Amino acid sequence: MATNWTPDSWTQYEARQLPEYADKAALDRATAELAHYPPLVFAGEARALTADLAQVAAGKAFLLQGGDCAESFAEFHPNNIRDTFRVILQMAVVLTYASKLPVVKVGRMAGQFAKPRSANMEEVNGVSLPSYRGDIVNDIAFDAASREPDPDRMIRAYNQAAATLNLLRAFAQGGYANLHQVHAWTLDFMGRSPWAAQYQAVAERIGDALDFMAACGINPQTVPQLNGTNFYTSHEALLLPYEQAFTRRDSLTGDWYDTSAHMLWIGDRTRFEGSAHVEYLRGIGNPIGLKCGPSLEPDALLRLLDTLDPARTPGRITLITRYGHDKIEKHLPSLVRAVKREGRPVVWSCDPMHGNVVKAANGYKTRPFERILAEVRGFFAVHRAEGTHGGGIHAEMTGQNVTECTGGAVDVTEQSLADRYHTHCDPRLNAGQSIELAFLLAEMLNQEMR
Ligand code: TYR
Repeated sequence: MATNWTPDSWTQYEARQLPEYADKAALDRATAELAHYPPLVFAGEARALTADLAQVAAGKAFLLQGGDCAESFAEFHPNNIRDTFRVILQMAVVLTYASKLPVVKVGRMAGQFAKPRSANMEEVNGVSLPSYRGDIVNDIAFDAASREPDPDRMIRAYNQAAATLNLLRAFAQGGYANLHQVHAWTLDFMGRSPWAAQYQAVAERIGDALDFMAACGINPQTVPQLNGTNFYTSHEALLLPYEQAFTRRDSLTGDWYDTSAHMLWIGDRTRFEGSAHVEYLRGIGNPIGLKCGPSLEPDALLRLLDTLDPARTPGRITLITRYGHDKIEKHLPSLVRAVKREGRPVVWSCDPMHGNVVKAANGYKTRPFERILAEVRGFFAVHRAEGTHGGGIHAEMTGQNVTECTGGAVDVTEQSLADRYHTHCDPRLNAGQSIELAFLLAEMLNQEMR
């Protein structure tokens, strides 16, 4: 257990990216209420995820982490949860089938509400208001009342997360994820993508394999590994008063866990030395992600690892790199070498989204799909050259047929961005682009395994 650490020791450190709540008493009331709400996950599940991630760190599995950029109250709907879940399943099946590696599935779901912002204030037509920090903090509408941080939003976010997780658990274990359903997961609008046919071909071969096993006398319906899957949740541990309220002692081990999700990560903006977010995360037993951007030097990374993972537990740390398609091959090798030299058992995961944001001519913030793929290629090229395992992908994606990232096989043009641009924050891959990405990943993994 971490020394000199308590669930609130972070308050003694510099906390960036936290909202200013005007009414401190209301904040205390909300967090006191949350502190006696039931946990969303059980510590044993977080330990199971650490064990799964240890397999990834050892090069024997792959991590697929994906979901909304930011969940919102407005888009809370069972169909949205189902569609994102099923695209993740489709991607996982493509990856597992092609690479013959188990895929650890982690959603950016059931709690991914808070967003870091580059500026505290936003100015429109000479009016300056607090930036939107995600539905768990304030409202996206640009007026003074909406932008005022409201602690009661944490309670609504908890309830939405609980309902989302409940449905995800039902899908994962209740029959929806049964491998016999691989065909049925296809989304109608996927029909237009050439990758839909590729996906159907994989689904058919899996179906054949299951039929073959049945003919041999193994009834796949009675094999639990084929009937369901483990699906974990994760979000950025940004809003520390909320995370603190869900920090509970595990009754089995006596250790502290953040029971708001299985895995938590620290953003690139809050991982600086002396950060309250680092202080908070070092004390919890969950597996932790750390976003690594261009400004992170190898020495600083090693110091962070000493703080966050002094025991060098395999699977405890996932390093999520986010450089941009043109920077990854310059920056990543020095980090990989330092971590390898120190013998640290981390998962290397590629976030190809965050470094590739551009503004389209018509003003939309977008991410060109070619650049996303180029960053993924660069990531695998570096790991191949260094002899390390390109272990995972971290993507902002949705099961909806949105038009937020340009490119892909069913080309989203700059002009068509306006058609279905629904994100509450940054542009996400749509279902077709996600499947296309899975096929590219499968190809890269195959090359690595050869
Ligand atoms: N149980 C295995 C896993 O979780 C295989 C599997 C994969 C089963 C996807 C169902 C499924 O939908 O990886």
